[in-house]
Amino acid sequence: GAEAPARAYDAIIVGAGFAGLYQLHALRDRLGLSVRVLEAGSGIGGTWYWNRYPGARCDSESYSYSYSFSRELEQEWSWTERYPEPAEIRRYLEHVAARFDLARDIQLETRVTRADFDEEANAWTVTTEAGERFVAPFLITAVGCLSSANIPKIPGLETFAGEWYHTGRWPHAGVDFAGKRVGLIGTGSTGIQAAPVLAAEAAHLTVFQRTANYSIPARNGPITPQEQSRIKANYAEIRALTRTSTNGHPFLISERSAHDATPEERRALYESAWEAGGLRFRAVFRDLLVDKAANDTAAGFIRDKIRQIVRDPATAAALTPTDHPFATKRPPIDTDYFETFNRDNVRLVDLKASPIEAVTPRGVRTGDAEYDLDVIVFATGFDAMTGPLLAMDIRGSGGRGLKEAWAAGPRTYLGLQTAGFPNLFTITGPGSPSVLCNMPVAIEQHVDWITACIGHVRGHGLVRVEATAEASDRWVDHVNEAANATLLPMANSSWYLGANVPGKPRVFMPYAGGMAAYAQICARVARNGYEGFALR
Ligand code: NA7
Repeated sequence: GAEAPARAYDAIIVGAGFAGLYQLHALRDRLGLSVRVLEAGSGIGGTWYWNRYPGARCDSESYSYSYSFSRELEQEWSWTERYPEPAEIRRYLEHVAARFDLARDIQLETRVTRADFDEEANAWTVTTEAGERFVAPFLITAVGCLSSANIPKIPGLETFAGEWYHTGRWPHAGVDFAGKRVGLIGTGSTGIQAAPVLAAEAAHLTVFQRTANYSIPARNGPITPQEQSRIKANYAEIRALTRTSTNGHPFLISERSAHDATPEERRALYESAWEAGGLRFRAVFRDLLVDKAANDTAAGFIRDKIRQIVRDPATAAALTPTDHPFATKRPPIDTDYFETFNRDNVRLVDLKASPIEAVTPRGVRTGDAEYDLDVIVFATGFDAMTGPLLAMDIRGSGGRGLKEAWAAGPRTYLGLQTAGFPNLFTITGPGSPSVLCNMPVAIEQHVDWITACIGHVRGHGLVRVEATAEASDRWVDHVNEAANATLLPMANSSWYLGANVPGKPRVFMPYAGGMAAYAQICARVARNGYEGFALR
């Protein structure tokens, strides 16, 4: 049949999480553009819309995991806990959407399946699963980095008689674990958050661990009225700090080397960071992520903690990470994770000793045993960074697909654009520091930069902005250099490297040079007339 005519806008945004909402506000209310946001979910919130698994929390501290663009918004919103739950973050984003009148330009339950660039018109045609079409000169993806669920292809899963779930697509009605035997596969940030809650709710929990992980106590708790007033009185300072810090968090990494402290001093500093809790632990010394011997001191401290907490020595040994330095995989933070293995109804299965071979109607079978289960929870992570972008069939100049352009791994300029894909901007794209950063800080920087760039193009009567191949090549080299200056590439099973998805090219995807340094580079590029971009 005849295709419905495409609806025309100045810009199309894919995704209505933190990034999409702010990008809509910036383009519509600052530049005066007509904008349509297309969102697959039936609500806004992105990550926080999908990830509703038991124990889900944000690992950034709530007040810093928020927008900084509106003084009024900062003052009127009060976070209730140090680390917010998905429901609280959704309430926050709903509040933002209402306050800035965003909902009218957001179309929910609309999954983008394809986007084609038209060379003559200098415009993108975006096609949805339902066959709707939208056309706009600018296309901005706000699809997140951890939104494409990685469900391992374990033989026999379809024969399982019980229920199974992936944490990143959790049923909104919740799951009743009472009286059930639950198997949890995966011990990344998600599995480590979920295990203690599952253990408390279920009759029995079996944790299937492939790689033992370091984890630091989160020390969650309510924000007291005094803290609330202190936070609200100090937002200007807090924001300044998040913008100058390496990782966009409201604390700086110490200037001291681990080698400049005596073993006793080191232990005391680690102990107080362990008590304080959270991601601040990795900020104790400046060289933890660049010097293996320095890292060993932190890793050793955490290993000792695991052995002190976990009563059964064999379980403690299996839980002790040995194959990668501390924080070279995204460091989880937890509430009673290691303590959970002291419960009578919890068992650890070490997959390094005997891997999963199959799912059977009754449960999970490893090389040497079969575990009877009623529910399997996959906390097996995501096809990170590139997954959600490649899930859409994006075709740039000459009909060339992003899949082909990135066949050997993603190649971007600043993480924001890809050569051959004019007028396409990727918020938190591969090659940006976003996933090594407190996400909203990265997102606001990306959105502000993209908005200024689009404003520049339109303001100069231009129609097209495109990263040059040379600039991308240089950026890819710089991203590699930055990663190789750290210990991060030493974790060979990390999703930063794409190593968690079989067959995915192994390329260190995030920019490890630090958020503050990255923001300066982006600002310089813009000041120099968008150096590295071809403008027409
Ligand atoms: P992660 O960090 O990718 O962790 C996934 C976990 O699942 C990890 O322990 C994996 O082991 C394990 N896994 C993956 N595939 C399998 C198979 N096939 N068999 C057994 N175990 C498997 O994902 P998360 O959801 O925890 O966290 C993602 C990010 O969200 C996190 O970094 C924060 O930024 C927020 P492996 O280590 O690969 O051996």
